[in-house]
Amino acid sequence: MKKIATTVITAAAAIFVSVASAAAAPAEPSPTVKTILQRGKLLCPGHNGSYRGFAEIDDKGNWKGLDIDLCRATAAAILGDPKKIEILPLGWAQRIPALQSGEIDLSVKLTEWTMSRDTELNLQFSQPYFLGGTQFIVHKSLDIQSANNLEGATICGEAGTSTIRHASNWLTGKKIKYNLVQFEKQEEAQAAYNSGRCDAFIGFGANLAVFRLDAKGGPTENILLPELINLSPQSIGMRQGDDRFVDTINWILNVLIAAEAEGITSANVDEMRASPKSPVAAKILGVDAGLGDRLGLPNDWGYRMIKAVGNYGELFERNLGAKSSYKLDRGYNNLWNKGGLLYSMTLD
Ligand SMILES: N[C@@H](CCC(=O)N[C@@H](CS)C(=O)NCC(=O)O)C(=O)O
Repeated sequence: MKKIATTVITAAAAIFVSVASAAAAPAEPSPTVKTILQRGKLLCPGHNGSYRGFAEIDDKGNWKGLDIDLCRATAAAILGDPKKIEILPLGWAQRIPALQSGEIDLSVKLTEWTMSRDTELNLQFSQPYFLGGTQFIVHKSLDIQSANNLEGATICGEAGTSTIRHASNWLTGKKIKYNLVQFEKQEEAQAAYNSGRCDAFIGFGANLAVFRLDAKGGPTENILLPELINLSPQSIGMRQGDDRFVDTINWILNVLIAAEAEGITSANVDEMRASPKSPVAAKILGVDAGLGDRLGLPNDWGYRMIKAVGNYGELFERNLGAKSSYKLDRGYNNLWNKGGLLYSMTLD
Protein backbone atom coordinates (compact mmCIF):
# COMPACT_ATOMS: atom_id res chain seq x y z
CA MET A 1 0.00 0.00 0.00
CA LYS A 2 2.75 2.32 1.07
CA LYS A 3 4.74 1.35 -2.02
CA ILE A 4 1.84 2.16 -4.38
CA ALA A 5 1.43 5.60 -2.82
CA THR A 6 5.12 6.33 -3.36
CA THR A 7 4.86 5.26 -6.99
CA VAL A 8 1.88 7.59 -7.55
CA ILE A 9 3.73 10.53 -6.04
CA THR A 10 6.83 9.77 -8.12
CA ALA A 11 4.76 9.59 -11.33
CA ALA A 12 3.03 12.86 -10.50
CA ALA A 13 6.39 14.49 -9.80
CA ALA A 14 7.74 13.17 -13.11
CA ILE A 15 4.79 14.64 -14.98
CA PHE A 16 5.30 17.97 -13.23
CA VAL A 17 9.03 17.97 -14.06
CA SER A 18 8.45 17.06 -17.68
CA VAL A 19 5.78 19.77 -18.16
CA ALA A 20 7.96 22.33 -16.39
CA SER A 21 11.05 21.51 -18.43
CA ALA A 22 9.06 21.45 -21.71
CA ALA A 23 7.78 24.94 -20.92
CA ALA A 24 11.29 26.14 -20.06
CA ALA A 25 13.06 24.80 -23.16
CA PRO A 26 13.20 27.54 -25.80
CA ALA A 27 11.62 26.54 -29.11
CA GLU A 28 13.53 26.44 -32.38
CA PRO A 29 12.72 29.30 -34.76
CA SER A 30 10.40 28.21 -37.58
CA PRO A 31 12.09 27.14 -40.86
CA THR A 32 11.07 30.41 -42.57
CA VAL A 33 12.39 32.43 -39.62
CA LYS A 34 15.68 30.50 -39.84
CA THR A 35 15.96 31.39 -43.53
CA ILE A 36 15.26 35.06 -42.75
CA LEU A 37 17.89 35.02 -39.97
CA GLN A 38 20.48 33.40 -42.25
CA ARG A 39 19.74 35.86 -45.04
CA GLY A 40 19.80 38.79 -42.61
CA LYS A 41 16.80 40.53 -44.15
CA LEU A 42 13.07 40.11 -44.67
CA LEU A 43 11.63 40.16 -48.20
CA CYS A 44 8.28 41.97 -48.48
CA PRO A 45 6.07 43.18 -51.32
CA GLY A 46 5.64 46.89 -52.02
CA HIS A 47 3.45 48.06 -54.91
CA ASN A 48 3.97 48.70 -58.63
CA GLY A 49 3.24 52.38 -58.07
CA SER A 50 1.66 53.85 -54.97
CA TYR A 51 -1.16 52.22 -53.05
CA ARG A 52 -1.71 55.12 -50.77
CA GLY A 53 -1.80 54.51 -47.06
CA PHE A 54 -0.53 50.94 -47.41
CA ALA A 55 2.48 50.86 -49.72
CA GLU A 56 3.64 54.09 -51.29
CA ILE A 57 6.85 55.99 -51.94
CA ASP A 58 7.29 59.29 -50.11
CA ASP A 59 8.89 62.47 -51.50
CA LYS A 60 12.34 61.27 -50.36
CA GLY A 61 11.98 58.00 -52.25
CA ASN A 62 11.30 55.86 -49.15
CA TRP A 63 8.54 53.28 -48.86
CA LYS A 64 5.81 54.01 -46.33
CA GLY A 65 2.35 52.73 -45.44
CA LEU A 66 0.61 50.33 -43.09
CA ASP A 67 1.79 47.22 -44.96
CA ILE A 68 5.35 48.56 -45.14
CA ASP A 69 5.27 49.28 -41.39
CA LEU A 70 4.06 45.73 -40.72
CA CYS A 71 7.04 44.50 -42.73
CA ARG A 72 9.32 46.72 -40.59
CA ALA A 73 7.61 45.47 -37.41
CA THR A 74 8.27 41.86 -38.47
CA ALA A 75 11.93 42.65 -39.23
CA ALA A 76 12.29 44.35 -35.83
CA ALA A 77 10.76 41.30 -34.10
CA ILE A 78 12.76 38.66 -36.00
CA LEU A 79 16.01 40.44 -36.88
CA GLY A 80 16.06 43.15 -34.23
CA ASP A 81 16.20 45.91 -36.84
CA PRO A 82 13.27 47.42 -38.79
CA LYS A 83 15.65 48.45 -41.58
CA LYS A 84 16.60 44.88 -42.45
CA ILE A 85 13.98 44.62 -45.17
CA GLU A 86 13.90 44.52 -48.92
CA ILE A 87 10.76 45.75 -50.63
CA LEU A 88 9.89 44.36 -54.05
CA PRO A 89 7.57 46.59 -56.09
CA LEU A 90 4.87 44.06 -57.08
CA GLY A 91 1.43 44.45 -58.62
CA TRP A 92 -1.63 42.70 -57.16
CA ALA A 93 -1.48 39.84 -59.66
CA GLN A 94 2.24 39.28 -58.98
CA ARG A 95 2.18 39.02 -55.18
CA ILE A 96 0.92 35.43 -54.82
CA PRO A 97 3.21 33.89 -57.48
CA ALA A 98 6.08 35.83 -55.85
CA LEU A 99 5.18 34.33 -52.47
CA GLN A 100 4.87 30.82 -53.92
CA SER A 101 8.27 31.06 -55.64
CA GLY A 102 10.01 32.43 -52.52
CA GLU A 103 10.74 35.91 -53.95
CA ILE A 104 9.00 37.31 -50.86
CA ASP A 105 8.72 35.79 -47.38
CA LEU A 106 5.15 36.89 -46.79
CA SER A 107 2.34 38.65 -48.60
CA VAL A 108 1.91 41.65 -46.35
CA LYS A 109 0.04 43.47 -49.09
CA LEU A 110 -3.58 43.99 -48.22
CA THR A 111 -4.27 40.38 -49.11
CA GLU A 112 -7.77 39.12 -48.57
CA TRP A 113 -8.11 35.74 -46.88
CA THR A 114 -10.13 33.81 -49.42
CA MET A 115 -10.92 30.10 -49.59
CA SER A 116 -9.42 29.59 -53.04
CA ARG A 117 -6.13 31.21 -52.02
CA ASP A 118 -6.11 29.20 -48.82
CA THR A 119 -6.80 25.84 -50.51
CA GLU A 120 -6.02 25.81 -54.26
CA LEU A 121 -3.10 28.22 -54.03
CA ASN A 122 -1.61 26.46 -50.98
CA LEU A 123 -1.40 29.50 -48.77
CA GLN A 124 -1.92 30.01 -45.08
CA PHE A 125 -3.21 33.24 -43.58
CA SER A 126 -2.67 35.21 -40.42
CA GLN A 127 -5.64 36.53 -38.51
CA PRO A 128 -7.00 39.68 -40.21
CA TYR A 129 -5.14 42.91 -39.41
CA PHE A 130 -7.34 45.23 -41.44
CA LEU A 131 -11.04 45.11 -42.19
CA GLY A 132 -12.56 47.12 -44.96
CA GLY A 133 -15.65 47.25 -47.08
CA THR A 134 -15.74 46.98 -50.85
CA GLN A 135 -17.52 49.92 -52.47
CA PHE A 136 -18.20 51.62 -55.78
CA ILE A 137 -17.28 55.19 -56.61
CA VAL A 138 -19.15 56.85 -59.51
CA HIS A 139 -19.10 60.13 -61.39
CA LYS A 140 -21.75 62.47 -60.02
CA SER A 141 -22.90 63.01 -63.62
CA LEU A 142 -24.08 59.37 -63.69
CA ASP A 143 -26.83 60.62 -61.37
CA ILE A 144 -27.28 57.50 -59.27
CA GLN A 145 -27.33 57.26 -55.47
CA SER A 146 -27.19 53.49 -55.09
CA ALA A 147 -25.17 50.57 -56.46
CA ASN A 148 -28.54 48.96 -57.25
CA ASN A 149 -28.77 51.42 -60.17
CA LEU A 150 -25.52 50.36 -61.88
CA GLU A 151 -27.39 48.53 -64.70
CA GLY A 152 -25.32 48.73 -67.92
CA ALA A 153 -22.38 50.49 -66.25
CA THR A 154 -18.76 50.05 -67.26
CA ILE A 155 -16.86 49.29 -64.08
CA CYS A 156 -13.09 49.55 -63.73
CA GLY A 157 -10.97 47.59 -61.29
CA GLU A 158 -7.58 46.04 -60.81
CA ALA A 159 -6.59 42.62 -62.14
CA GLY A 160 -5.66 39.84 -59.73
CA THR A 161 -7.67 41.24 -56.82
CA SER A 162 -10.46 39.70 -54.82
CA THR A 163 -12.19 43.08 -55.06
CA ILE A 164 -13.23 42.61 -58.68
CA ARG A 165 -14.64 39.18 -57.77
CA HIS A 166 -16.74 40.80 -55.06
CA ALA A 167 -18.10 43.27 -57.62
CA SER A 168 -18.97 40.47 -60.10
CA ASN A 169 -20.59 38.31 -57.40
CA TRP A 170 -22.65 41.15 -56.02
CA LEU A 171 -23.83 42.49 -59.40
CA THR A 172 -24.57 38.99 -60.76
CA GLY A 173 -26.51 38.14 -57.60
CA LYS A 174 -28.64 41.22 -58.18
CA LYS A 175 -29.01 40.42 -61.91
CA ILE A 176 -27.44 43.76 -62.81
CA LYS A 177 -25.69 43.74 -66.22
CA TYR A 178 -22.27 45.40 -66.30
CA ASN A 179 -18.98 45.55 -68.22
CA LEU A 180 -15.87 44.97 -66.17
CA VAL A 181 -12.58 46.47 -67.38
CA GLN A 182 -9.46 45.30 -65.57
CA PHE A 183 -6.10 47.01 -65.35
CA GLU A 184 -2.71 45.76 -64.16
CA LYS A 185 -1.84 49.05 -62.51
CA GLN A 186 -3.93 51.11 -60.17
CA GLU A 187 -2.79 54.32 -61.90
CA GLU A 188 -4.14 53.04 -65.23
CA ALA A 189 -7.45 52.08 -63.65
CA GLN A 190 -7.76 55.45 -61.95
CA ALA A 191 -6.80 57.30 -65.16
CA ALA A 192 -9.47 55.33 -67.07
CA TYR A 193 -12.05 56.33 -64.47
CA ASN A 194 -10.93 59.98 -64.53
CA SER A 195 -11.10 60.08 -68.34
CA GLY A 196 -14.71 58.88 -68.23
CA ARG A 197 -13.95 55.51 -69.84
CA CYS A 198 -15.53 53.88 -66.79
CA ASP A 199 -18.75 54.91 -65.13
CA ALA A 200 -17.74 53.38 -61.83
CA PHE A 201 -14.66 52.14 -60.05
CA ILE A 202 -14.71 49.22 -57.63
CA GLY A 203 -12.28 49.36 -54.77
CA PHE A 204 -11.46 48.84 -51.19
CA GLY A 205 -13.41 51.53 -49.28
CA ALA A 206 -10.38 52.94 -47.43
CA ASN A 207 -8.55 53.50 -50.72
CA LEU A 208 -11.51 54.85 -52.59
CA ALA A 209 -11.92 57.44 -49.84
CA VAL A 210 -8.30 58.46 -50.47
CA PHE A 211 -8.71 58.34 -54.29
CA ARG A 212 -11.86 60.50 -54.13
CA LEU A 213 -9.89 63.39 -52.62
CA ASP A 214 -7.95 63.94 -55.84
CA ALA A 215 -10.05 62.15 -58.46
CA LYS A 216 -10.96 64.51 -61.33
CA GLY A 217 -13.48 67.00 -59.90
CA GLY A 218 -12.62 66.05 -56.29
CA PRO A 219 -15.15 64.90 -53.69
CA THR A 220 -18.04 66.94 -55.08
CA GLU A 221 -17.91 65.30 -58.53
CA ASN A 222 -17.31 61.75 -57.29
CA ILE A 223 -19.79 59.87 -55.16
CA LEU A 224 -18.94 56.93 -52.96
CA LEU A 225 -22.07 54.78 -53.23
CA PRO A 226 -23.33 53.81 -49.76
CA GLU A 227 -23.50 50.01 -50.22
CA LEU A 228 -20.66 48.13 -48.57
CA ILE A 229 -20.92 45.06 -50.75
CA ASN A 230 -18.86 42.95 -48.35
CA LEU A 231 -16.48 43.20 -45.41
CA SER A 232 -13.05 42.11 -46.61
CA PRO A 233 -10.69 40.61 -44.04
CA GLN A 234 -7.10 41.49 -44.96
CA SER A 235 -4.49 39.10 -43.65
CA ILE A 236 -0.85 38.25 -44.17
CA GLY A 237 -0.45 35.40 -46.66
CA MET A 238 2.25 32.78 -46.17
CA ARG A 239 3.28 29.57 -47.95
CA GLN A 240 1.66 26.39 -46.70
CA GLY A 241 3.86 24.08 -44.63
CA ASP A 242 5.43 26.23 -41.93
CA ASP A 243 2.78 26.38 -39.23
CA ARG A 244 5.14 27.94 -36.73
CA PHE A 245 5.83 30.85 -39.09
CA VAL A 246 2.07 31.46 -39.05
CA ASP A 247 2.28 31.40 -35.23
CA THR A 248 5.15 33.89 -35.31
CA ILE A 249 3.29 36.32 -37.59
CA ASN A 250 0.05 35.99 -35.63
CA TRP A 251 1.79 36.77 -32.34
CA ILE A 252 3.51 39.76 -33.94
CA LEU A 253 0.05 41.09 -34.93
CA ASN A 254 -1.42 40.22 -31.52
CA VAL A 255 1.37 42.01 -29.67
CA LEU A 256 0.90 45.16 -31.81
CA ILE A 257 -2.81 45.16 -30.89
CA ALA A 258 -2.28 44.16 -27.24
CA ALA A 259 0.34 46.91 -26.83
CA GLU A 260 -2.25 49.48 -27.91
CA ALA A 261 -4.78 48.02 -25.45
CA GLU A 262 -2.14 48.20 -22.70
CA GLY A 263 -1.22 51.82 -23.55
CA ILE A 264 2.34 50.89 -24.57
CA THR A 265 3.64 53.21 -27.29
CA SER A 266 6.95 53.85 -29.04
CA ALA A 267 7.28 56.96 -26.84
CA ASN A 268 6.72 55.32 -23.43
CA VAL A 269 8.06 51.82 -24.08
CA ASP A 270 11.24 52.31 -21.98
CA GLU A 271 9.33 53.75 -19.04
CA MET A 272 6.78 50.91 -19.29
CA ARG A 273 9.55 48.33 -19.39
CA ALA A 274 11.12 49.82 -16.25
CA SER A 275 7.82 49.38 -14.43
CA PRO A 276 5.25 47.29 -16.34
CA LYS A 277 1.66 48.08 -15.41
CA SER A 278 0.29 44.54 -15.79
CA PRO A 279 1.42 40.93 -16.27
CA VAL A 280 0.51 41.19 -19.97
CA ALA A 281 2.62 44.35 -20.33
CA ALA A 282 5.53 42.57 -18.59
CA LYS A 283 5.29 39.74 -21.15
CA ILE A 284 5.00 42.07 -24.15
CA LEU A 285 8.08 43.97 -23.01
CA GLY A 286 10.15 40.85 -22.28
CA VAL A 287 10.38 41.56 -18.54
CA ASP A 288 8.71 38.18 -18.04
CA ALA A 289 10.06 35.48 -20.33
CA GLY A 290 7.82 33.46 -22.61
CA LEU A 291 7.02 35.59 -25.63
CA GLY A 292 10.34 34.78 -27.28
CA ASP A 293 11.18 31.32 -25.93
CA ARG A 294 7.98 29.89 -27.35
CA LEU A 295 8.74 31.17 -30.86
CA GLY A 296 12.51 30.75 -30.90
CA LEU A 297 13.02 34.52 -30.75
CA PRO A 298 14.69 36.73 -28.11
CA ASN A 299 12.30 37.42 -25.23
CA ASP A 300 12.41 41.18 -25.81
CA TRP A 301 11.15 41.06 -29.41
CA GLY A 302 7.91 42.83 -28.44
CA TYR A 303 9.87 45.65 -26.81
CA ARG A 304 12.17 46.04 -29.84
CA MET A 305 9.25 46.00 -32.25
CA ILE A 306 7.18 48.62 -30.41
CA LYS A 307 10.22 50.82 -29.88
CA ALA A 308 10.93 50.64 -33.63
CA VAL A 309 7.44 51.10 -35.11
CA GLY A 310 4.90 51.66 -32.31
CA ASN A 311 1.66 49.82 -31.52
CA TYR A 312 -1.17 49.07 -33.99
CA GLY A 313 -2.90 52.40 -33.28
CA GLU A 314 0.30 54.33 -34.00
CA LEU A 315 0.73 52.44 -37.27
CA PHE A 316 -2.84 53.26 -38.30
CA GLU A 317 -2.73 56.94 -37.34
CA ARG A 318 0.64 57.51 -39.02
CA ASN A 319 -0.32 55.89 -42.32
CA LEU A 320 -4.07 56.34 -42.71
CA GLY A 321 -5.50 58.30 -39.78
CA ALA A 322 -5.14 61.65 -38.05
CA LYS A 323 -1.35 61.87 -38.47
CA SER A 324 -1.52 61.12 -42.22
CA SER A 325 -2.84 63.32 -44.97
CA TYR A 326 -5.80 60.94 -45.49
CA LYS A 327 -7.47 61.40 -42.07
CA LEU A 328 -9.43 58.13 -42.22
CA ASP A 329 -11.40 57.08 -39.15
CA ARG A 330 -10.34 53.92 -37.39
CA GLY A 331 -13.82 52.47 -37.99
CA TYR A 332 -13.76 48.66 -37.85
CA ASN A 333 -10.00 48.85 -37.28
CA ASN A 334 -10.34 50.22 -33.81
CA LEU A 335 -10.05 48.12 -30.68
CA TRP A 336 -13.17 46.14 -29.73
CA ASN A 337 -13.80 48.36 -26.67
CA LYS A 338 -13.53 51.56 -28.73
CA GLY A 339 -16.19 50.72 -31.30
CA GLY A 340 -14.07 48.57 -33.62
CA LEU A 341 -13.54 44.88 -34.31
CA LEU A 342 -9.87 44.39 -33.40
CA TYR A 343 -8.73 42.32 -30.46
CA SER A 344 -5.68 40.40 -29.42
CA MET A 345 -5.67 36.68 -28.69
CA THR A 346 -4.78 35.98 -25.08
CA LEU A 347 -1.17 36.54 -24.06
CA ASP A 348 -0.95 34.08 -21.19
N1 LIG B 1 -7.53 43.01 -50.91
C1 LIG B 1 -7.42 42.81 -52.33
C2 LIG B 1 -6.41 43.79 -52.93
C3 LIG B 1 -6.74 45.23 -52.67
C4 LIG B 1 -7.53 45.83 -53.82
O1 LIG B 1 -8.36 45.14 -54.37
N2 LIG B 1 -7.29 47.10 -54.22
C5 LIG B 1 -7.97 47.85 -55.27
C6 LIG B 1 -9.16 47.21 -55.89
S1 LIG B 1 -9.34 47.06 -57.55
C7 LIG B 1 -8.49 49.15 -54.73
O2 LIG B 1 -8.93 49.23 -53.59
N3 LIG B 1 -8.43 50.20 -55.51
C8 LIG B 1 -8.86 51.50 -55.09
C9 LIG B 1 -7.96 52.54 -55.64
O3 LIG B 1 -7.15 52.21 -56.50
O4 LIG B 1 -8.07 53.68 -55.19
C10 LIG B 1 -6.95 41.39 -52.62
O5 LIG B 1 -6.52 40.68 -51.70
O6 LIG B 1 -6.98 40.98 -53.78
